[in-house]
Amino acid sequence: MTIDATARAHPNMALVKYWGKRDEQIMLPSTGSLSMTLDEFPTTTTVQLREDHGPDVLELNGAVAQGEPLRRVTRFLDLVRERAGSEARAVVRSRNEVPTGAGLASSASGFAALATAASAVYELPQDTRSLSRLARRGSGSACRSIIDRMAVWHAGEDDATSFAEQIEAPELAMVVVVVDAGGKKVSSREAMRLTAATSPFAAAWRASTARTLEEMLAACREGDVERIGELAETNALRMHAVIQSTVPSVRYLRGASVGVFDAIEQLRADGLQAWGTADAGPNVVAITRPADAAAVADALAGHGEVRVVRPGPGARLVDERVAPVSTGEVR
Ligand code: 2P0
Repeated sequence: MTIDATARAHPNMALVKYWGKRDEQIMLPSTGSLSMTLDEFPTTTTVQLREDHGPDVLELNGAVAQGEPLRRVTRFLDLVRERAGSEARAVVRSRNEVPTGAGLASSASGFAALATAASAVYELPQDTRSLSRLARRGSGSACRSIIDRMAVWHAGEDDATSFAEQIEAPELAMVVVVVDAGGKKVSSREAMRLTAATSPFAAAWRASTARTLEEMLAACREGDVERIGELAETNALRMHAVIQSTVPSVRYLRGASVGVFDAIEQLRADGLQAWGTADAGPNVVAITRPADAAAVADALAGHGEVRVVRPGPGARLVDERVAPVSTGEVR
């Protein structure tokens, strides 16, 4: 009998953003979205069943975690146990390799790795679609981190039809520009609620994103990098516009972030093709062709720490284990 399993997953960066839920209970998004799974910053998670009937335990980056992170993992494992017909509690050991303060969210890689490892130990279905549906319940964007390279998340009509799957797309690279390593004051989940409740532009955002997704899928099929970049930049700026239009206003972009969008526009005017995007935080990511990535990184280095990332693997089981806190160093 398997009593522990370990999985590794990477964050993803959306080219068409998920911003809003149709059903928060089962995590149905109000529109579909599309992303690139990154080849850097993995989360590795070991799930070990407890034999002593103690409570769920979460060890995160070498320290025992309590409070909301533990509650969120326990709620997720409760869903897993319900489906598996099991009452076994677990020790979850998780390690993120995001450099300190890189500003990249780890909930997508975290719940993708947890869904994959938990499905193995609790003996739930482990096909890609089942894992994507399950990861979605932990954090919406996690359903995309199950998938290799490029993923579309179908909004779906119900739990069974809301999942991510791989799409063909041209080779891309991204340059992550860390302008501010601080945490955010308002979580994505909270700001999504605020957007739905208070923004006069929420319906327009949903309608435009649904159209953009169709156009993005066509641009990916056609291998049209320029169109992909243009659509992604517009979609990201529209997302930030709708977020800023909430009451009270939430502003994730800082002056320095806007400066990076300006610099990217200037690069294009100078003949180097790159397009900006940004998630629910101040850091900006330039989308470009692999051949141009080093030049874009050089050009943007004055705005913050830069990292070039490429398409990466979806979540998968690995042989190593994340070591327990008590043994000292967490590998
Ligand atoms: C995305 N973001 O598509 C968008 C763009 C942030 C900005 O998905 O409430 O952590 O757990 O489903 O997935 C971040 O939100 O939110 C996100 P929940 P999640 O990547």
